[in-house]
Parts: sequence; C-alpha cells; structure tokens
Amino acid sequence: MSLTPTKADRFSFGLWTIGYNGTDPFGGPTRPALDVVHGVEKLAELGAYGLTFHDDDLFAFGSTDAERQKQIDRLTQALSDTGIIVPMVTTNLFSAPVFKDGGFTSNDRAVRRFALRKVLRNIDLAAELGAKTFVMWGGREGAEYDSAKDVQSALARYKEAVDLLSQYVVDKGYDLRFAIEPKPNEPRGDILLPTLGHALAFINSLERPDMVGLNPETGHEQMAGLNFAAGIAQALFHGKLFHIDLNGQRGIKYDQDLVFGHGDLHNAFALVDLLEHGAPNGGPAYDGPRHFDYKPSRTEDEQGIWDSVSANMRTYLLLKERADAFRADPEVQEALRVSKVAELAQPTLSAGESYADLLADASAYENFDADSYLGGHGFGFVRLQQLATEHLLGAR
Ligand code: ASC
Ligand code: MN
Ligand code: MN
Ligand code: MN
Repeated sequence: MSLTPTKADRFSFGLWTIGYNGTDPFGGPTRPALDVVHGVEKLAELGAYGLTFHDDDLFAFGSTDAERQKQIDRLTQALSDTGIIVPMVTTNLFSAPVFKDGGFTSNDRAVRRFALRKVLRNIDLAAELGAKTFVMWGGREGAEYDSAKDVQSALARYKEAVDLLSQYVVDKGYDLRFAIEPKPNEPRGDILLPTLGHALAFINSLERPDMVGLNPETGHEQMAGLNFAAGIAQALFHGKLFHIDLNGQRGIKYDQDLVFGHGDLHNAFALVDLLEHGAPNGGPAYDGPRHFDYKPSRTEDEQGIWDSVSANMRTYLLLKERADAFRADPEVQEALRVSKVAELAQPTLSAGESYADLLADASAYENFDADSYLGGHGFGFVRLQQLATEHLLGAR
C-alpha cells in the first residue's frame, strides 16, 4: 500500500485550516495571509483532492458583490487548473460582531433573518461549485448564562432555520445534504447541540430528517470526554455520517485542532479501522471525503503549514495500513473469536422465538449457572487490545 496520497484517497482541507494565520485569544497573527490560489495549488501538489471553505474564508465579510465574484472566479480558475474539487461548503455565522449572540438562535430576530439570508446565498454558491454537503457548525449558537437563553425557544428557532434551508434546497433541486457539527463549548460557554447524541435527537425533530446528518469533529467530542470512534460508530448505525472533521486533541481542554493522530492515537487507529473497514461484524464503512479540520500551530512558518498538511494525510494512510494488517492477522481473528466480538452480532432470541418461549426456557434462567462467571469466562479483551497496540506500533 502506498503512503503517498492521491486524489483517490479523497483527502480534503478547509481553506480556514491552511489559511489559519496563528491568531488566538492571546495574540495576533504569526503568519501572513495565504492566498486561495496558492493554497489550492499546494493542496493539489501534496495529493489532496478537495478544498472546503466558509464564505468569509474566500471573500471577507462585507465584501461588495464585485469583490465576492472576483474571489469566486479566482477559485474556480484554480480548481479547473488543478482538478481540485469542492466537496463541502459551510457558512461563517460566528466571526462578525453581528453574530455575537449567534446566527439562527440569536435573541435578536433581525440577526436571525440576516443569518438565514447569508446562508441561503452561500447555499447557492455551494450548489454552483458542485458541493454535495453543506456543514452547519453553530459555534455562537449558545450562551454563557442560563438566564440569558431560553434553550427550548433556541432549539425551535434552530429547527425553523434548518427546515427552511431544507425546503429551499428541495425547491431549487440542489443535490445537497446538510451536516450538523456538534461542539460542547468554545467560543460560547455552552453551545447548543453539544455532542453527536444531542444532534441526532434534534435531527429527528426536523421536517426532512433524511436531508440532515452529522459532521463530527474528533476534538469536539473529545473536549466532552467522549470516545470519538464510538460516536462515529453510532453515527454510522443511524446512517448519519454525512461528513467528518479529522484532527487531534489531547484531553478535555480548549479546542486544539492538532494534526490528525497527534492526540489520542489509539482512538485514531480504531477510527480509521472503522471508517475503512466498517464494523467488525459487517456494519457499513464510510464513503465520504476524509476531511481535515485542524490548525497548523502558530509556531510554524509557511513550510510548517505544508508539512502539517502532509502529516495529516500520511498519518491517516499509515493508520489505514496498520488497520489492514490488524484485520488480516490470524491471531487477531482468533482473539476476536475468544472475545466473542462476533457473537454480539447474533440476535439474543432465536428466529421465531417469542418472549413466551424465552420465559419457558429453563436453560436461560432457572438452570443457568451465573455463579460460574466468578473466576471463569474471561473475555480476553486486554489481549485483543495489546494486539491492536502492537499493530499500531508496527511491531507485528
Ligand atoms: C467550521 C468547523 C469548525 C469551525 C472552526 C472555525 O466550519 O467545522 O470546527 O468552523 O474550524 O474556526
Ligand atoms: Mn476544532
Ligand atoms: Mn470542524
Ligand atoms: Mn474547528
């Protein structure tokens, strides 16, 4: 297997990731602005296939129609020169002062109407560029103070917004689906739809739930102390993994947006194994873009940006190679059998068996020897995990 990325690997990057200039809450830029044309050329050279962006990444908030069009034309030319595509587009409803209390869920109704107009305009652009996924990260949709936000009204307004946008996409005949990106906090003290589970429940309240899925980000789930690979498994279970933001995070702290794998490497291994192979018992794999939403650290110069772009892709490919070896190893297959991982795929009742049959089955209860589980019946999960670790380390 090649560790050189090609377009067939479908790696994509946000314009805001390679374009991150180092600004954080405590300091200004450490790098000059990056031009979109140069960015597209470098991504193509390094083996990516896609560029994604927020409207404001491409043309500054408040641009005139002419300035906006000029940047769109420059991007379009760079795309046709390089063969890079735009698989996903998203809207910035978090940077401009007008969105200080959110976009879809600002307490200020005029702001909500402005936010909808900004998104509708950007949906037209997404469709024009051939994007298939429209991401919604509600970074400012939240609050610092419980007294300041009626969360139930905010959810009603969020639903109103997503329902309206879905109707627009249907009426326009666009081939576009929405993907909600949860995050627990930062920049708000608390953000609405803070985890994958909250977002999944919200999607069920929508008029067109089939048009709306998830865009999970590694670090965002890990900021909440959650297991990212397990969350992805549930998203796949519900058919809702529409897109993904891969990066690295080291524990429960601010959103680090490190290079993929530069965080919880064990979990990154489990994730790539799942995305590439599907569940051990045959659940679906992921067939969308492998999208990186990370930030080249502000300590880096421009070469550091391109080194980190390559690092994301190479780490993914290395983990894929390691996961292939893990799946193919006969000792792993034996350990999976001993651990009864496959047995979990077997329905708990037999075909045609009813609860009455279960109640009549003395072997299930009256004659079942629960005491034998004291001491006996170890599952061997530690051995299995050590085999995973050895494959991850390249020791097998
Ligand atoms: C997004 C997205 C995020 C945020 C963040 C902006 O669209 O996926 O996680 O915006 O990257 O800084
Ligand atoms: Mn992040
Ligand atoms: Mn993201
Ligand atoms: Mn982010």
